[in-house]
Amino acid sequence: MDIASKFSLDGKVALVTGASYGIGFAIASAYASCGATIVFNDIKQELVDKGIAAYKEAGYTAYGYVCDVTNEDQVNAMVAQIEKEVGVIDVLVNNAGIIKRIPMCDMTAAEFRQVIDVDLNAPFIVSKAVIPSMIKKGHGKIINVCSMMSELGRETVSAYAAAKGGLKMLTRNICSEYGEFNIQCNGIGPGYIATPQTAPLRELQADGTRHPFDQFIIAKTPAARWGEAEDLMGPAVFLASDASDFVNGHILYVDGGILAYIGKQPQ
Ligand code: NAP
Ligand code: GCO
Repeated sequence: MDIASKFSLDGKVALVTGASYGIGFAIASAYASCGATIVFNDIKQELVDKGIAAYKEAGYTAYGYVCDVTNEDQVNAMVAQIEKEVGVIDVLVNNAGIIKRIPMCDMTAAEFRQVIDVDLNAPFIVSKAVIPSMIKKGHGKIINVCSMMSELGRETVSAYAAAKGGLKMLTRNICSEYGEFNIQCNGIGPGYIATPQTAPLRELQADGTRHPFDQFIIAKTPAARWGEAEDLMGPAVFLASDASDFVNGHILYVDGGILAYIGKQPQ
């Protein structure tokens, strides 16, 4: 049996939300390199344009759409436009996400709701928009970008952890409800990855030393390094490919071992 061909994405249409840069860009690029036609969205046209240029520079043709993933009308219109202009979506990666690092008692309900809206409500909205066509087509892959905070809490990220914990269970529920239609819904759980979202946690201090949180993550990670978006490419291709057709409801953590490790003893 030619196992390698099971990892091919030839002929697949993959939508990665919020993929002008960061983790989404890396995942979409990996899919393109494995033969998929890649589609992405962002809130602003200028970011979509920048994204298309970045994919082109990387050697890939990408279709970009302006869409706020929290807006159901915009999402439904975008999916209909994609199906008309590109094709039925075979693979959906719910990647778009935000974080607000605010102590819970200082966070307003509006700020909490905003994070839940992007990180949890939006994956529900976009998944609901693509599932009917996946059922008609007889297959589909939905990959939700979860987090260490799908399993762990930490100070100042109450909304984000609640959302990512909910996203883990939404993943399991889509698996439960649509597995019989040959739709596999799994999560990918990045560890601490060096992207714009975590840049504040890695800023050098005034004296040139590493940010305390940066040092903390190095001590908490067996790999003793931050992840790179590229570290997610292989796992994301696996979850999007035929190679994972009997993997469903699983959260694949790509964290260098953080979840397995108590942390290095302070010297
Ligand atoms: P990022 O650099 O901040 O990129 C987030 C992307 O989502 C941006 O393109 C952003 O577009 C887009 N976005 C935000 N709100 C949106 C909305 N309402 N509609 C459409 N697009 C929207 O983040 P990242 O580090 O690449 O993270 C990507 C995903 O991985 C997120 O779900 C994050 O929670 C998750 N994650 C990240 C890490 C990490 O360590 N970096 C670890 C685990 C999980 P704009 O620029 O227009 O806002
Ligand atoms: C934080 C970080 C994390 C990472 C990621 C870890 O402030 O703790 O932003 O939340 O983004 O989600 O998996």
